[in-house]
Amino acid sequence: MITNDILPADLKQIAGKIKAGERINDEECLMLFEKASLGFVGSLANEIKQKLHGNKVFFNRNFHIEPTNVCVFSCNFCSYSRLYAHRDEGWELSMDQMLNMVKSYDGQPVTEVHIVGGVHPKMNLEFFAELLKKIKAHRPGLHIKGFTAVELDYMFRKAKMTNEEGIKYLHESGLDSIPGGGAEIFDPVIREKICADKVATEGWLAIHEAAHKLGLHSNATILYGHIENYQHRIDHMRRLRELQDKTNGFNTFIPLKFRNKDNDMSNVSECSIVEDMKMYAVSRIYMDNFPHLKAYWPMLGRQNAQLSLSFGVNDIDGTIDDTTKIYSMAGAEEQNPSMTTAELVALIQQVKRVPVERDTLYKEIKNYGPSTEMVLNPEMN
Ligand code: V47
Ligand code: SF4
Repeated sequence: MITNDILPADLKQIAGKIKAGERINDEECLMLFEKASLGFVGSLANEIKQKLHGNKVFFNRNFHIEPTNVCVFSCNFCSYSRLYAHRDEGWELSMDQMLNMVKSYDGQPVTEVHIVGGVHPKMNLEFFAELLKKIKAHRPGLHIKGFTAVELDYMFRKAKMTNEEGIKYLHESGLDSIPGGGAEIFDPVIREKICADKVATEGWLAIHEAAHKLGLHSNATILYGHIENYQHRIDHMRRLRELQDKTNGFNTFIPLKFRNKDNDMSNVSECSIVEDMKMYAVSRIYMDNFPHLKAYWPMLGRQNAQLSLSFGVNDIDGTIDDTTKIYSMAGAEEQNPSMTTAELVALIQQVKRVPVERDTLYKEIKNYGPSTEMVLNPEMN
């Protein structure tokens, strides 16, 4: 609980607004980033999260397909991609290999496949439309969340299609929703420094807007903790909040912590865990029209993901099954990210939250209830 009497007047006023359910502006958000303690923002974010979701923490049963790490772009923070000229050092999965990955989950209760990778000049719109159709023909009930706005923008431009035409075509082929990657930082000056050659801010937002108008939901990310400052983070979140006011098509906001291993920004230090928790808490407060806030555990690590549940987070993604390399190659602690459902459930229950398995669109599949085990550390109560 925040004791109002020891707060500076400006923070007291902001806390009053938040508790009354009012939206905070950019200036107030900056004040939270710069002046408020972690305990202060954490407590407010937790209150908001409790109002929205109570003690529920969502996860899903998913796996990733990363068709290739060959990429025509050269984002400086990326540890994962290989340029087309060096494609012999990377991987390119064939249609059959990807389909076999899907088939390897036959009989297992996964609900989502997340398809994301580099931007390969030969894997075009037709190729991916065929992949989507084949996946759906094999397993119609599997939700396909696929392709960042970066991948889509490249595919559509090459196919000479508008965003609307391209999304409609992929949707008809089996695409169900769009993941949040590729957003990075929308401020043009920082974007130019970290990922100059891929889709610009306006293009990223236009693709998500077009998807929402066609009835597809999507997520949104921010890559934080590198050379950006708080104003850049706020600018990024404001653009997303404004689009969400218009379309209401975003499900989840996902802050992604910059990791610095083996990339062209390895000289930039990674931010602290305190900064990570502050990012979650402030985004929960500012992004008042986003229903969900996700901590992506393969990037953050299990214990930190657990900690984030006290800072506004209500979703920790899914079981993953060791099917993504984006973060392990960038230095994340989780070198082979995979958790069984039982492990995810235990992780959530250990901090006195209620695990709920969801589908991609947050329909509840199973509520596991609170832990029935005795609490070993009474002070955690
Ligand atoms: O856009 C790449 C990030 C993203 C690094 O929508 C890095 O549910 C930190 O967007 N350090 C792709 N981040 C992954 C992504 C995602 C992941 C999980 C769930 C969802 C969802 C979306 O990974 C990229 C980029 O921002 N990334 N390299 C790095 N060194
Ligand atoms: Fe390519 Fe994505 Fe890596 Fe950028 S972040 S180089 S677009 S794989």
